[in-house]
Amino acid sequence: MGASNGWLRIGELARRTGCSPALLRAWEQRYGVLQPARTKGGFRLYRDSDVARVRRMRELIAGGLAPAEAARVVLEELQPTGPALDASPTADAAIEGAAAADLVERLEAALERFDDREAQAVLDEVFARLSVESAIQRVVLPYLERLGTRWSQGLVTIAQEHFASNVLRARLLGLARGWGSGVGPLAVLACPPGEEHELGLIAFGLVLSRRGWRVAYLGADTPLETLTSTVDLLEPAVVVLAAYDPERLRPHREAIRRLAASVPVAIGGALGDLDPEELGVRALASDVVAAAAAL
Ligand code: B12
Repeated sequence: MGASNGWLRIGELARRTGCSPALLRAWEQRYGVLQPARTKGGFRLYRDSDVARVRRMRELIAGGLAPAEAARVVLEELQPTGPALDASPTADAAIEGAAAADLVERLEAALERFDDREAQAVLDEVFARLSVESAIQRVVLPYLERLGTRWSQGLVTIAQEHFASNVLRARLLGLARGWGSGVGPLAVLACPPGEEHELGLIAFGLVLSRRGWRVAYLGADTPLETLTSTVDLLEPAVVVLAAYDPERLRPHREAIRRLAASVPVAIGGALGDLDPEELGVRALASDVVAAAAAL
């Protein structure tokens, strides 16, 4: 049953959020996270702002919080069922640069000790206190930047870099659950052959999915042939390729040009001296959050 005069019925809320009506009722009854109005017939009626509220619950639970804890955070962040609120700004503003830097340092210290438990605890705190976009921009990316610098200075071993990358990859992909569902336009995300740097692309996908896009993630080291046949099958609105090193793209210029003739292609990362116009692609801003917002 669709939305009428601004109200949503439980079926519509379930469709928009990917949560079952039973779960929506459970969150209402157990935690008071949702406070629907009722029709004369007693049917629940929800506001648009409840969509953001449910998505925030899912985000927090996917980030590792227990439902009761997630509900506490949501209720703290969101004024009871007023106009559609983006919860994050208020919460995020509360976290000054210093606090974010402190989270980066604690995360770094835990990961360099191979201390998974402490690293998870720090990440729990990050995703409880910040929206996904801000967590990416203010903690995850700055941490990865430092990791790269410390690796190039020989202060971090390849093993530490691999451990850290995999802990972050798992947490970010944990937040990606369900990014393929919904009704928004579809984006196919991949790295070219030989490219293993995918954290930027995953972060990009998370921001896209929070802006209503559906994501089909092919990830690291994807052959162009299989990417092209997948595009024929899925007919996405856009294909996003991410490469750290333009040499990963150069051997595939012809294939990329052909692909771009059939579907919009955007490239994130380093294009080097490759000319996006000549390839028929769109070069994305290097900031993955801004690039996703602009897509
Ligand atoms: C994590 C990491 C790895 C992990 C990747 C794990 C994973 N699953 O992704 C592993 C361990 C696999 C790895 C391997 C290697 N790495 Co490495 N790695 C990093 C590290 C520390 C973080 C990368 C990252 O995700 N950053 C997060 C992104 C988003 O942050 P960003 O830098 O702000 O964003 C830039 C790009 O990411 C890009 N971008 C990337 N993806 C996307 C996506 C979109 C959509 C958009 C819009 C933008 C974008 O745009 C930004 C500007 O260019 C970087 C250091 C760094 N400074 O980033 C080194 C770094 C990228 N690695 C480097 C190197 C040399 C390697 C190896 C060759 C090392 C080796 N000898 O084995 C291999 C190559 C593997 C391969 N075939 O691709 C060099 C790259 C130098 C270069 N210019 O090519 C760096 C810069 C380290 C250094 N300081 O020298 N690495």
